[in-house]
Amino acid sequence: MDELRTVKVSKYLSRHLRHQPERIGLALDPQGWVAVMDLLRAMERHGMRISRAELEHVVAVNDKRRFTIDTDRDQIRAVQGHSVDVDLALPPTTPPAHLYHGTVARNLASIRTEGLRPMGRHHVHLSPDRETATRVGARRGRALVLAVDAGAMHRDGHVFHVSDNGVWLTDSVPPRYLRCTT
Ligand code: HQG
Repeated sequence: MDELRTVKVSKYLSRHLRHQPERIGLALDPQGWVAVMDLLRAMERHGMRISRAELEHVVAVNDKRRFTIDTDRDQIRAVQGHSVDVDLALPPTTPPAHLYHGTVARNLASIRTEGLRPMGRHHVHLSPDRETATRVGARRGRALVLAVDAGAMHRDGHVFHVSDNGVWLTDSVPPRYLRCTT
């Protein structure tokens, strides 16, 4: 499968495993899983025919490991980034002392006042290193990287989870834990 098609299938999977499963007649279970067979059939019915091998290829080469296949139960889910109501059942995890958030200048005034909020997602997404945060911010323009005092947040009772692909998730980040680093 060429790169262009791989990206196209990945975007299609993100759309339907994170945001709009009902659009192709899928129902995710409470933890976000759906049977691989059901997904392939739904995709075919909606004009996106791919083989199981192609699906496995897209999952395996995905640049951010966005999807997981549970081979025992033959189910697939997005590892994070949902807007539909799912409970990923990730255990609370102690974060490293610092985490990072990539954004752009136009959001800064509002972030300084109200802190980081989940916006369209379930959680605020934080990166374990500056490089990753820079890439996240750069999706929207010139990246600005904020350092998050995750150690202090954790001591103050904020709960963190880490997704299967290494993205740190928390409900919100009040402004006092944020420092602009760029
Ligand atoms: C901003 C991608 C104003 C926030 C990435 C960001 C990541 C505020 C935007 C993952 C704000 C939300 C998540 C406030 C937050 N006022 N702006 N109070 N609080 N913001 O896309 O973190 O490709 O929902 O800075 O790589 O950019 O989907 O979150 O600019 O891992 O797998 O509001 O999405 O991964 O944007 O990105 P998003 P994000 P995938």
